[in-house]
Amino acid sequence: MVRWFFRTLNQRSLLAEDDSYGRIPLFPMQHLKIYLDGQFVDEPDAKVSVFDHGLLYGDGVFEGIRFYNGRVFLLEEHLDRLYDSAKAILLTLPLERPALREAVLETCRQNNLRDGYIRLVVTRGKGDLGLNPNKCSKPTVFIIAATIELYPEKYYTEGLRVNTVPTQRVSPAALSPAIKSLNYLNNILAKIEGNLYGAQESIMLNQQGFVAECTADNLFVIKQDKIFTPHVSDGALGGITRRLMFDLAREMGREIKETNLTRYDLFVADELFATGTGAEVVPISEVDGRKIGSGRVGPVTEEFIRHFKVRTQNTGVPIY
Ligand code: PXG
Repeated sequence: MVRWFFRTLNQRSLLAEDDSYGRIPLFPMQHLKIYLDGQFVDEPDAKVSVFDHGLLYGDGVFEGIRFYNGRVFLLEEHLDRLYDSAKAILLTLPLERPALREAVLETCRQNNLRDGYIRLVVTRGKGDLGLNPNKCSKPTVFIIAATIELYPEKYYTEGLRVNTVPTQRVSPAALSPAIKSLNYLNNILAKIEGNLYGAQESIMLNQQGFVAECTADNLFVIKQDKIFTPHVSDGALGGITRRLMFDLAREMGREIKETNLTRYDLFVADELFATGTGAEVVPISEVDGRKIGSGRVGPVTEEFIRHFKVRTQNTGVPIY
């Protein structure tokens, strides 16, 4: 997921300026305008210090947010989680919530976008080479709003092939997996392991061997018309899209049960799908070489996708 995001940015800047392949851009493209510590700067000038502890230690928090049809989707929920993550790591944001909300909306406006993806990042800020955050006087805040290229469309009709992988979800005794911090190395290793199997996404287990989630998505299981998802206490991130599924289920006259799930439960599921801001609602058709259900998108998953699309088009905080 992180890969598609940066690929999109790279493609943009390649076309826009220093084309190292010597090609002349077909048409001049504008640089993205990035919010950086209270200013809007062109993408090539959006730079943070090599002494920033976000870079040196992954000391910081972030959110990935979508906007659809000129409205930022579930913005308040994302801001809630950002402030909670920051509080958990004793990081005080340099902006009050209304100012941060406005900065997010203004970043979309500055880039003339109606549909896309926002990356909102707050780092501990510039410090010295020691890890003590007391040396960091001011957190760095940046916001990127860009268009995105998702999983290819075919995965939404055919489903993803996924693998469970050896790298586990981090234990809450070490670092709460509820914190959306800049430390994604265990998820990245899990992603790489899945890639080695040729899978499009990886499923991570917790230390007890229960299913936690994918590397950037939550997981849902449908068995005999009942819907299950791992508890947050099993290592699942409290996903904003995950929470929306509970709402949509109610709207559909269904119920989602939080429970411990094992790999076996995945193998014998009738349907599986993953949810995330980037991935939206994406069906899973194969786990560890076991075909899920019919191998095609199931009816309950389809129903969630339909309701999700309606919600994204009709709700959110207006940008313009
Ligand atoms: N689990 C983890 C570990 C995540 O990082 C989700 C679940 C889904 O949560 P939301 O709130 O998005 O429904 C995430 C999402 C991306 C991207 O580019 C997303 C995440 C992290 C890194 C990249 O989509 N977080």
